[in-house]
Amino acid sequence: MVDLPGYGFARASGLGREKIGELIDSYLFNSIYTQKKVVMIIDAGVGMTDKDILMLNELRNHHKDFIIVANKIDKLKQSDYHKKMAEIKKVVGDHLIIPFSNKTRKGVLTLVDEIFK
Ligand SMILES: Nc1nc2c(ncn2[C@@H]2O[C@H](COP(=O)(O)OP(=O)(O)OP(=O)(O)O)[C@@H](O)[C@H]2O)c(=O)[nH]1
Ligand SMILES: [Mg+2]
Repeated sequence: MVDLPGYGFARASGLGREKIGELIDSYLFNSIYTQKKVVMIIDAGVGMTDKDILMLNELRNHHKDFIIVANKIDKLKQSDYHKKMAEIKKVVGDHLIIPFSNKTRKGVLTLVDEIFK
């Protein structure tokens, strides 16, 4: 299991971030490695960012077997939860999205099932 660094978050400086992006891209799409499954973890409260949409398109273009995990749902109020999930679904289209919380462990079993399916 490979835990890739986040491509969206601006913690690294400009050049470092660019380099990380290139490394992620070449690992996923242009290397000798193949992945059985790719789990794309997004922040449910933030929704699909432009970079997430680019990644989604690349995963589709390269026919990757991927799962989208909408993390941090514990931070959302019930009404926001439905709104945010609907927004994400609209952007993603026809694909499984697992509502998830690493804090409450919601969605863990569903994710494990999907990974080993
Ligand atoms: N409330 C809440 N916080 C979470 C959840 N999952 C992660 N966090 C918090 O979010 C922050 C980032 O978590 P990481 O696991 O480091 O995220 P990451 O995507 O691996 O980050 P990078 O690898 O640096 O891109 C930490 O402070 C976590 O405690 C969640 O489900 N709920
Ligand atoms: Mg990380």
